[in-house]
Amino acid sequence: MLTTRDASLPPAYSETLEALSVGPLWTALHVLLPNERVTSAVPHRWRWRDLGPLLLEAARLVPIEQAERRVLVLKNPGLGGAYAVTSTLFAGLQIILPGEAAPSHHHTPAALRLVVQGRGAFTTVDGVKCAMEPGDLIITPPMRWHDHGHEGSEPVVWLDGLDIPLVRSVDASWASKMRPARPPSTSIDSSQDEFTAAGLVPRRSRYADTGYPQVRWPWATVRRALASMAAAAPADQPVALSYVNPKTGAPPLPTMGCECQWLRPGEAPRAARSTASAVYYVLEGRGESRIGDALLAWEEGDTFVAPPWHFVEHRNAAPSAPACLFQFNDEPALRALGLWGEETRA
Ligand code: 1HN
Repeated sequence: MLTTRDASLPPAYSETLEALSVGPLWTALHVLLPNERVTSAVPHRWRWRDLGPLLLEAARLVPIEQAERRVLVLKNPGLGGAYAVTSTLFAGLQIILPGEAAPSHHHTPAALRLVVQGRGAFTTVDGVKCAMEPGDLIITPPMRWHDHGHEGSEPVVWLDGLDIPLVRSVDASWASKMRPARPPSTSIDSSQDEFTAAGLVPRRSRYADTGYPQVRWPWATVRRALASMAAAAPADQPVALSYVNPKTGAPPLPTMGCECQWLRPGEAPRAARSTASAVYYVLEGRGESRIGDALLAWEEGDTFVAPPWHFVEHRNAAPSAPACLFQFNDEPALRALGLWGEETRA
């Protein structure tokens, strides 16, 4: 809470203002409009080494029927205990066991999942069955019904990314009641039969026209594309791909963008900062990132967060192997609001 009572005013005057639900701007202006950009969120890394065992334990301790979504939430240490990884974004790790089913619902926040570990699970998005293989990205756009199931034989874990804090900040968060999942209406998703090659779109799609022609980006496809780009790019050219709606080139979701960066051995691209915040997941390799003043070391499976307007500089620390960093961010939301900007360090 902002305390804005002006101590130089007669107390009776201040009391009258307060009684009438009025406040002076002159004591609050510098807080509402600071001269430097501020965020309470801090750079932070969550290690897979720490969280993996805790997820398995959650799977033992908490029945899926009770949890509905068995998620450990990544809480930014600077945000006072809020279920938020930045002021706009939510991140969590979800685990599902063989034979379990997480019922269907839909909600106003947008969601995405990046598969972390295990095979055999699937997410159904509006009847479209999406296989979940490690590294795959699956989106569930606002108000699309989705559920999760598991036909395999090992625990499956994925990273959930949502825009819940942003949606809550405009009082727009809403979810339907859960209902049992219906059998999927397709056995595969459009990344398997209609969007299999860049630059080609189906003349006529067999999938329902929801405005989201592609809801899954298989890691095998993304990795192949990154490797091709890396093989040809000059050493000083960063190797990174944006996930897009293949029919429009727009970000995959209205509020959230996704990218994957390939760092060659020893590579450390120039530091940059933007007004967007981002959550990074280490798909492959090991290295370190300087985020503002914090130096975060990472290895495969770790997740870390960059608050807005913090310089971010990644470094692949391995002598011969590539490193791959996935990120999701709130750039599309900030662009839509006219609030996006970026800067590279001189
Ligand atoms: C949600 O619906 C899912 O559908 C995962 O798997 C995480 C976190 C907060 C609110 C809704 C899911 C979520 C969520």
